[in-house]
Amino acid sequence: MFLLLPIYSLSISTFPVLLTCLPPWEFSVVGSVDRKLSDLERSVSNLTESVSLHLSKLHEKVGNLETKLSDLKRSVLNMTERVSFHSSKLPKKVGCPDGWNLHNSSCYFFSAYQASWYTARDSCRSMDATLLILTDEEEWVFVNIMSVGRPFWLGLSDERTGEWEWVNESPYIMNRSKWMPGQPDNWAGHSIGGTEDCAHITSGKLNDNHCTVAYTFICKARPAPN
Ligand SMILES: *[C@@H]1O[C@H](CO)[C@@H](O)[C@H](O)[C@H]1NC(C)=O
Ligand SMILES: *[C@@H]1O[C@H](CO)[C@@H](O)[C@H](O)[C@H]1NC(C)=O
Ligand SMILES: *[C@@H]1O[C@H](CO)[C@@H](O)[C@H](O)[C@H]1NC(C)=O
Ligand SMILES: *[C@@H]1O[C@H](CO)[C@@H](O)[C@H](O)[C@H]1NC(C)=O
Ligand SMILES: [Ca+2]
Repeated sequence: MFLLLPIYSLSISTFPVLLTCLPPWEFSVVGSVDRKLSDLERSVSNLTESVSLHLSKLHEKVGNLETKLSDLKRSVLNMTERVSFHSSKLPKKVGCPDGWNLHNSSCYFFSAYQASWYTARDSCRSMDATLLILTDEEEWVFVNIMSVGRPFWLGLSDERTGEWEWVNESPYIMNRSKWMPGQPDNWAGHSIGGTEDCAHITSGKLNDNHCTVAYTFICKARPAPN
């Protein structure tokens, strides 16, 4: 019979009456919407929280990475500095003049022309070099190979004192196994007179000969920095 009341006559006080008159399934629908809404709100706020948590963690990580990156940049810079410092102390790349052989950080000149021992000595000097003084076995081996089949004057003579010495006046220590059999013999049969006071090497063996004989010769020089 209340359904017959005109709309305007519905006062606030009539609503509870109205609601209480709603069928029970309507109540459960409103309640579940409410619950769903608050669940949604909770999960949105949970999500917001976890997003902001992740964001702050991300910021932290980015910060750490930036620190590591700048550390890395610094150490690369440091390393670069140290490499260039050390490489400036490395021996310079060396070069020999054209026509000279580079061997174990020295330059060797094997002349194509022949000259007396004296001229050979002076030619080497005029090229800021020395008629060859052999100092170690390794160098002997090199010269043995290079002197195959051809005599070369060395900076070795006994003319000055009667004792074999190098051209820089350092003593030569006799090693007979480096001489040809029966040498040095100081042979005196040369038609020009005199004996044999200068040493040459041929195929790795030494012999004394008259210093005026014309032979090819070997000069040795320090390499020039490029
Ligand atoms: C919020 O999220 C965490 C982990 O993701 C979960 O264990 C927790 O139950 C959630 N809380 C709510 C109210 O959804
Ligand atoms: C560069 O590295 C060396 C050795 O690791 C260290 O002693 C030096 O302090 C560093 N210099 C700079 C400018 O970081
Ligand atoms: C190079 O020469 C040095 C100095 O004369 C010598 O000690 C060294 O054994 C030589 N090394 C080589 C590989 O020729
Ligand atoms: C003498 O020369 C030989 C042959 O080159 C060499 O093997 C030996 O070590 C040398 N001896 C000395 C004491 O230098
Ligand atoms: Ca001789």
